Parts: sequence; C-alpha cells; structure tokens
Amino acid sequence: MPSSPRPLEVVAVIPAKDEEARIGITIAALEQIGSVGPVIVVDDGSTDQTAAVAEWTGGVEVVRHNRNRGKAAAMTTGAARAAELAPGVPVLFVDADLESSAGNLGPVVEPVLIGEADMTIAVLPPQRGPGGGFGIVVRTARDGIRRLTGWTPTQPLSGQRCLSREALDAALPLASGWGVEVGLTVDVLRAGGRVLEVPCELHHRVTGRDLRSQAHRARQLADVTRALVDRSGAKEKVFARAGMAMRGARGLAGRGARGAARRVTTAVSSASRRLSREGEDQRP
Ligand SMILES: Nc1nc2c(ncn2[C@@H]2O[C@H](COP(=O)(O)OP(=O)(O)O)[C@@H](O)[C@H]2O)c(=O)[nH]1
Ligand SMILES: [Mg+2]
Repeated sequence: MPSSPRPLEVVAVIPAKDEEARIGITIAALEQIGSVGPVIVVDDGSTDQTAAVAEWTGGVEVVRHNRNRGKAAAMTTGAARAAELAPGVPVLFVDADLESSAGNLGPVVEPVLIGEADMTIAVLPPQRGPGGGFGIVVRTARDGIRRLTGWTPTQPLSGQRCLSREALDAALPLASGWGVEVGLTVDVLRAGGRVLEVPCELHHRVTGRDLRSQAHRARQLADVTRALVDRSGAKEKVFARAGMAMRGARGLAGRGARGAARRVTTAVSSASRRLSREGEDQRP
C-alpha cells in the first residue's frame, strides 16, 4: 500500500454514546500520549452530557449527531473531520469507555507512524470484574475473517485500532453498526495492507449477561454477520436470513424478550454457518 511522508502524530477519533461518566478521563489519558495530536469526539445522539463533558475536557473537537446513528456512522463522521483537520494523517479509533487505560495506547500508534503496519489492532488482557458473553460473536467474527482473508485475528472485535490514511480510505465506506471492525480488517487486508495486533494494557466496561447485554450481543452478531455476508460474494443467498435476523435484533432492543434474543441468535448463526459453507465452497 503506498504511503505519504511520515507524520509525527495521529488524530484520535472517539465515537461515544452516553459516556458522560467515562469520556472525560478517557480524553485526559489520551492527551498524555506524545504521538496523539488532535482528538475528535463524535457524540452520537447521546441522551446524557457526553458532549458537554468532552467540550470541557482539554482541547478536543466535538462533532454531534443530532440522533443516534450507530458506531460506524460516528467513526465515518470522525474520519471525515480528521481528513479536513489533518489530511493524510493516520487515525486512531478509541472507544470512550477505556478511561485512564487509554493512556497506554502509545504502542498501538507507533507501528503505523513508523510505517511498519497499515493498521494496528490493540489486543486487550483479560478484563477485570464479572461479565463477558459466551463467545458466539467473537467466534463468528474470527472464523468469518479467517475464511475471507486467511488471517486469524485474536480479538476480531477490538475497536482500538490505528490506520494509515491510505488504509482507512481503502475501507470506506465502513461496514455499518457493530460490523465496522470486521469490515475494516477484511477490507484493509484485501487492499494489501499489513495488519498487526499489538498487546495493550487496556480496560473497558465489560458487558454482562443481563437482558440488555444479550440484546447488545444480538445486535453485534447481526451486524458482524452482515459485514461478512456483504464481503463474501454469497450475498444474495444468505442476505434474506441475515436481514431477517437484523430486523429481529432491532425489535429486540425495544421489546427485550429473551425468546426473541434466542431466535435472533439462531437465525444469525445459521446465516453465518451457511456463509461459512459458501466460503468453503468458493475456495479453489
Ligand atoms: N457512535 C456510537 N457509539 C456507540 C454506540 N453505542 C456504543 N458506542 C460507543 O462504542 C464504544 C464501544 O461500545 P461498548 O458499549 O463499550 O461496546 P463493547 O466494548 O463492544 O462492549 C464506546 O465508545 C461507546 O460509547 C452508538 O450507538 N453510537
Ligand atoms: Mg467497551
């Protein structure tokens, strides 16, 4: 992948939704890293004071969506603003819930700045406290990426990643919603980019196993599957099923029914199993 003259710092983009309790400390920690330049917070229709807290913390720029459009849309908005603010400069995507551990992201930035990688992905240590899911979303994402690219990521859903501007542009338009990380990995690899996982001492809010968390995972699974399907060439055959699952997941967020969660998960898993078989069938 061609690259422009080497920049000395990156632009950080933080997609945030209802993070007033965490965004301030995340920004402050990030600003301690020498290789992080401008910080852009994209407030994605928060119903709390996320934008106000961000504006009062250091010299960040806050861009607002007046309604909630999802993480990928917020990242797209941030990437566009970064291109205006610092053309050609790499972009570091940072989740808003890392709090003080965001100060450890230096090693994730470095390989992109020195031209050793086109995209780095932070690999997190085991997280503190109870929580965590059953691994279905992670497995689906990991297996899907492997089938589409031949590369097996350790943490396919990690949102902490740094991309050269060329790599980021190669992945635009981004996969939607929670499929954005899977889409980035597949698209950058397919464009010939070098992807590097970097262990990093990061901690974030762990999603539990309550109903709300299960609904979050169902939406994640639907979006991840959609990103894979969209990149598989098997789109027409499995799209109807994935689409159905996605509509189910959206409805679930409102209704919060356990049975519906199970049905969505089953529908998406079977779409993804089908996708896997299609992928195998397509291999030479
Ligand atoms: N833009 C946007 N960001 C979101 C949304 N929901 C969550 N986020 C942000 O995305 C990041 C990851 O979300 P999180 O809930 O921690 O997901 P997890 O880390 O996968 O469990 C955090 O920075 C959130 O503030 C959303 O609807 N829109
Ligand atoms: Mg998180």
